[in-house]
This record gives sequence, C-alpha cells and structure tokens, in this order.
Amino acid sequence: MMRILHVADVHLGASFASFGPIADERAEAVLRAFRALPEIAQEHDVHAVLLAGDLFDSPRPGERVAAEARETIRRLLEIVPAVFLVPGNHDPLVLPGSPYADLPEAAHVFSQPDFGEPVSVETDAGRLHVYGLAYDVAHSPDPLAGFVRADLDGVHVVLLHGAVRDAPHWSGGDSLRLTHPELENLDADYIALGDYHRFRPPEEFASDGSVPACYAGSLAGLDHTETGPKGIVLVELTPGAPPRTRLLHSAVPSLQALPEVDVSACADDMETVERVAGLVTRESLPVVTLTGQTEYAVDPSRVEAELSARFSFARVRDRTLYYDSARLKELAGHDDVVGHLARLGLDRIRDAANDDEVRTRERALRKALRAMGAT
Ligand SMILES: [Mn+2]
Repeated sequence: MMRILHVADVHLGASFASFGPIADERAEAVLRAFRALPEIAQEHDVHAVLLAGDLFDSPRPGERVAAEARETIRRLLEIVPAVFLVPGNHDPLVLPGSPYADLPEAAHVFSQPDFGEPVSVETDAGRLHVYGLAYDVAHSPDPLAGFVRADLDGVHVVLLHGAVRDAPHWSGGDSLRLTHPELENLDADYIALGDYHRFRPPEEFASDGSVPACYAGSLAGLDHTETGPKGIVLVELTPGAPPRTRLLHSAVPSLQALPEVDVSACADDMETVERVAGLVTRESLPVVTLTGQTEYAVDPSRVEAELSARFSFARVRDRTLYYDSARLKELAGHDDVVGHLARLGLDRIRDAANDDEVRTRERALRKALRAMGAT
C-alpha cells in the first residue's frame, strides 16, 4: 500500500488580517505547522508528498517565506523520495522571482500548462506516476481533455489546483474549472486537489467511491469563515481500490462554528458569554451566532470582546431578538424620554417591511437605549 501526504492551500505569507490582534501569532502558527511536515511524513512513513497549489499567498511572498519553503521541502526530501507541486491561483508562475523556481531541484514543480508524460518515481511501495499542470487560461482553457494515462504499472495520481463546479466556493476568475464528469472520467487512482479550503474526501464526490478526488482544504483557517478542522490528508492507495483518506489535524487552533446558540435564558452579557464559553472545545476559537428572544438587549461587541479575552479570538454574530420582550414593553410604558424612545423604536419595528429591516431597526433601538443606560 502506498501512503501519500496531500497538502494544499497553506498560503504562506498571508496576513491573516481577519484575526485582528492575533494575526501575526496565527501566521507564525501556520508557519510552524508547515515546518512540521517532515516529522509528519516520517511518523506516517509516507512515500511521497503532494502540494496542490497556493503554497504561497502571493506570487512573490518575500524572501523569508521563500527560504522557509525551501528549507522545509529540503528536509522533506530527506524523508520521502519525492515532493510534487503545482502552483495555485494565488501563486501562479507568471512573474519572475517565483519562489517555486527556488525550491530544491529534487522537488518536482509542474510548470507547463498541459499534462505531459507523468513524472515517475520508485518508492518502497512501488512506482508512482504523477501528472500535473500549471493552469494558464490563455494557453489552454480546458487542459483536462488532454489527459492520457500512461501505460505503466504502478499508482497514477493527478495533482491539480482548481474549482469543482458543484462545490460551494464555485466562482469566476481565472481558476481552473473542473466538472464532476471530467473528474469521473479522469483515469487516475487519486486526484489530489487544491483551491477549496475545506477537506472534502472522495466520499463527498461520489458515495460509491467512483470519483477518487479529494480536496485537502487549507492547512489552517485563513479567516473566520474557514471554520472546522483543518490539516493535511494522509492518503492510502492500493491499485484497483478506492483511495482511503484521513485528515490529520494541524496544530493551528481551529475555528469552531457555533451556528445557533440560543441565549434567551441569559439575563445579561456575562451570562451569554458563559453560555457560549461552555460550548467551546478546548483550544478552539469560537465563531458564534447568538439566537433567541432575549429579555435584555445583547451587546454583541461586548460579548465578542469578553470571548476574545478568554479564547484569544472570537467572532460574534447577533441574531437575537429583543423587541418582543416583557422588559422592552415595560420600558415603553414609561412616561419619560426612554419610554418615548422605546415606543418610537417599537413602532418603527412594527412597520418594517421584512426580517432584515426588523433586525436593523431593532439594533438601532438597542444602541439608542444603551446610550441612555436603559436596557
Ligand atoms: Mn487557496
């Protein structure tokens, strides 16, 4: 059985700006996780490593990043007989000074826009043939049509960076576009994909294993939308059988999506914070959406600040509703400025044309009440 590490979308040199004050820390953690690849390759006794594009966040990511990549790939080549790379849409080979040109010679970078003959290597688990290309829309908009499986014994693997049409991240741009039938017809034992940032095993392409394609996903969430476990894929390949894949989690803290946390029983922001905190898995960074009809006016920025202090990073989206609360009705009954404000706000909410407008108007009312110290 042949074992391969499939890595994609590391985005070395990315700013991680969406992580605010911990952006630099996050960038360092991602770099550390990347540097750990040789140890992981050794631990799992793999026969080859595939990097499926967007290793770098930009075509010219700077000398430090280039040197780190060079060094890690050099160390990888001490562990495995072969490392294969394709560029991605973030790090195309179009500009001079690409860090891909600087990698150790034994690493194989596919730099041509068409599939040619595979690159073949001998491994302890037999021969491995890898096909790849550097997508160039101007040269060849549909390079998959040119794929020919070589008549050679061993395991045949295709390495690509591209967007599959039925994937949620499908979008325009100059990315390689892949269709389901194209992948199904590609006569390969494994199709290692990069571009989509969530792990998508072959079973998600076809439940019967007929499409041996897999997205490794990003090594770590690049922004707070990339929730869930991230890492690298360990692939086990036996000729004639569907590939078996397993996600090895990276050590970079993952973002935990908490899509609907009902906080209607919470009496204030601190109780809301406790409620959320109790749901967060150890070492995860919460990305939470608060819901429910509350009896107090949630201050999402305060909740986010408190959670960030505990978990080093948090994102809070507020979908709670307050306008139907007994507390607000009581405020509206006051014969003073606060009562007037509450009545005005409630009237405006009642006249709202849709749910979005309700939420916008409610948020405005909450802000106004908060400013008056009356929530
Ligand atoms: Mn990417």
